[in-house]
Amino acid sequence: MAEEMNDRVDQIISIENHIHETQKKVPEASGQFSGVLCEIALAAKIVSREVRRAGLADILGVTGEVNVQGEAVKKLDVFAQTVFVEILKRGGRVHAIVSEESEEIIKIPGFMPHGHYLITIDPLDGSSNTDANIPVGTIFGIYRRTPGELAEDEDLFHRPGSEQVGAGYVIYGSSTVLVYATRLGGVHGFTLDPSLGEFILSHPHIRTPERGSILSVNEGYRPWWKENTREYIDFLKSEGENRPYLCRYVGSLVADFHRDLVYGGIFLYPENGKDPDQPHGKLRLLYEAAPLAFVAEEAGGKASTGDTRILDIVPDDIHQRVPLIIGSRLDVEDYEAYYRGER
Ligand code: AHM
Ligand code: MG
Repeated sequence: MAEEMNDRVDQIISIENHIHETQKKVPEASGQFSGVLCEIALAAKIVSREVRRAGLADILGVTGEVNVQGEAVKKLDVFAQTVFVEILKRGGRVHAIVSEESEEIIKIPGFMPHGHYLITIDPLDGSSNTDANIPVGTIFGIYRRTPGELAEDEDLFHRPGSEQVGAGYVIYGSSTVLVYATRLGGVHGFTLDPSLGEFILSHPHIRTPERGSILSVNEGYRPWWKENTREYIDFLKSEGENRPYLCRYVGSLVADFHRDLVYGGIFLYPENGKDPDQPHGKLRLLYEAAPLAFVAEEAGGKASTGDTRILDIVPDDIHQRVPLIIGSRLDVEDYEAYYRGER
């Protein structure tokens, strides 16, 4: 029995161990990037604790403020924003942060130590779901500013998602899971053991199936979709080889994305004509689409607007919205073929 226990203990890999082991694959690494990931993991634990006891702590409900997207801000959004931003600011490894909750780029004050990293973050995505106990999440992307780079502050984030050096998300669901991806290290998931207060490796080397069987889309926008999008969705719902697809839509991006990543499938938030202010759909490039596109590609999947690879888009605006079609490679390629009118 004792031997069995020891065997299992040998297999426990904490996120900190994993990050430091991954760092060894990059001999020139200074440890700054590993430090940023560890800070994100720490912030995620704090947010997870608060999300878990949200109902009890009377923290739910709107603050009365409106964020830069014109949406009501939930108290948990504010809490998550503060935790992530303060921890990253104080670590001394970050130069600037773009967050869904801040209209402007968040710069590290001159009196604080600065690093080379640029962070994009949605501190608590899907937060309109918290009152119904539906999973919410954090999405993050990490870029490295070349030392000596002269980009003006407003140009700092005008870079394509392909320049990310790492990205990931945290899902506060039936358990809290943190998934991170790096170019050399692949994609790995860690489940928070609340009794240990540690993220433990639970999903090593995530690869998404080449083709899935799950369709995730909000069909309420069907009347406003392009005809090609309607035809593609009808195709997936019709009978045929590997069809009809199962329809699954939580309405919380990390939950929908994580399920499709693990099981295989396609998530779509295409452009729709319903809201003239949002001709490209609802999702934001820098802190929703690009980080998840990085994770998807590193896991063998794909992410596209229909005609453009998400990771190739250089934003004009830090809060820019893009259509997002993401998931199993062959499914996204089928959508692109419909989009071009080839099917
Ligand atoms: P948020 O950033 O305001 O939380 O909105 C983003 C969320 C995503 O989690 C989800 O994929 C999407 O909104 C759902 O939108 P809709 O209700 O239009 O389907
Ligand atoms: Mg969001």
